[in-house]
Amino acid sequence: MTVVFFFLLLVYRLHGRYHEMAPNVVPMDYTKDPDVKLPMQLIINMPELKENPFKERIVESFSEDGEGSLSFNDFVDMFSVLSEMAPRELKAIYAFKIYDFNTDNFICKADLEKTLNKLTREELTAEEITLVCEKVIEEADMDGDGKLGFADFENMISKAPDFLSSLKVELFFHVSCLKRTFIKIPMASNFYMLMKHST
Ligand SMILES: [Ca+2]
Ligand SMILES: [Ca+2]
Repeated sequence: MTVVFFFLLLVYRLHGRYHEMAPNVVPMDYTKDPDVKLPMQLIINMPELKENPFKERIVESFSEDGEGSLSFNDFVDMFSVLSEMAPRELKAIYAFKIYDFNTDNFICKADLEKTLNKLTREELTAEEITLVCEKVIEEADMDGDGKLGFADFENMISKAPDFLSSLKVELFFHVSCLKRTFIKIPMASNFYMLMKHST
């Protein structure tokens, strides 16, 4: 019951945040599943994401149309997966997606270099980055194809428990959400999926 309550509260809060980005476009009534999407540009400018070095990749990874626009369902998925409550396996799936910059379902050296550059905010030299990436692949590539499939990746992060913490995003609390007295929300299937994972 607590979990259900938590997620309902989260969805209410998220609707508030989604709505305030485009009040003229986002309706209050979601029971009829309106076909509304907000562009990436609006979403990456949210204070929660603005400073995140992976903001574009995060939003792209949750965008069902793949172009970075997010429906309210996508938006709920995104904040649910990035929340502290999300199960580790689910986080791992999305972390893999986010770090797979060229979306070929593998994390190769070029993907790792981009990731590392962003994580270290370009504090390392190009040579150092190359060296680290080669070392990571050498150690994590279990099937020897020179790149990391999901199994390699999962194995790698199981040895580095802090790895996924770089993908944590807290939803800022907004008083304005409390004033909202009437929001109709859908019982999104994905939202239930997450609840199932958490119970
Ligand atoms: Ca890739
Ligand atoms: Ca491999």
